[in-house]
Amino acid sequence: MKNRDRLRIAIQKSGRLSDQSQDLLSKCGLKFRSSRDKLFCFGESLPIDLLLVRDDDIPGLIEQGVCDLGVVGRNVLREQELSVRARGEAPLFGELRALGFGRCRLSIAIPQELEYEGVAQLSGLRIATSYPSLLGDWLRENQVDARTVVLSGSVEIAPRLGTADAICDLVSSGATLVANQLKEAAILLESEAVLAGASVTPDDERGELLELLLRRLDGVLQVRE
Ligand code: PRT
Ligand code: ZN
Repeated sequence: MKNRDRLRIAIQKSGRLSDQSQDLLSKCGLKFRSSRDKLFCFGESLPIDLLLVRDDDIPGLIEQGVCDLGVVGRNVLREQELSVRARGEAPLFGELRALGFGRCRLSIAIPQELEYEGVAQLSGLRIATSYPSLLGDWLRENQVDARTVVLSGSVEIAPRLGTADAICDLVSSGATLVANQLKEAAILLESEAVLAGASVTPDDERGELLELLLRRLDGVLQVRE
């Protein structure tokens, strides 16, 4: 890991987690001066800087040592953790704290007209998802022999297009499933935004900064409970 004397946190640049991630860090007493391109924000109150990125890049940035921490959905973190493990490697990042916002669940949904009678019924189906590792893991655990169709977006229309029989996607209110004549059959993962960090704490000034930030964060999270 590269030596740095400032801690670097990656958060989502624009999306569902952006505002609440910024809000949480400011409640921890962090103030930033944003640069003109707004990808990098310099920390003014403490030597802790921000990097604004796509959520999917956050685990990789921690793994490469570009960032020390990140705020990301557990769904993204676990998916990437499983894909690292599938390569026979140990992930260099992990979940440090659950943050209590961005709640959703990763679920399998089937056409509304089907009666759901249990996992065995999913055998032989084509299931569309952007989470092939989490789905594959769950299918193996439940001994379901289904085919995974990997799509990067618009997963919910796959059954109507005829490219899949069921889907495995994030659900929060359930409105998207209803709009696509689907219903939830099984929950694979309960998700929320989490603070992710390197598996090994940096052995320099950043280690102390990390401790300080975690203490402040725990205080903020406790008040929110
Ligand atoms: O651009 P970038 O790659 O950074 O963003 P993104 O488009 O990949 O992510 P974004 O901003 O959509 O979501 C970021 C994170 O928010 C996700 O990884 C989840 O951890 C969390 N989150 C919480 C959700 C939802 N709720 C959610 N409802 N992410 C996506 N959805 C989508 C879902 O995929 C489906 O299309 O909303 C639809 C379902 O919502 P309901 O309310 O109709 O059930
Ligand atoms: Zn994304």
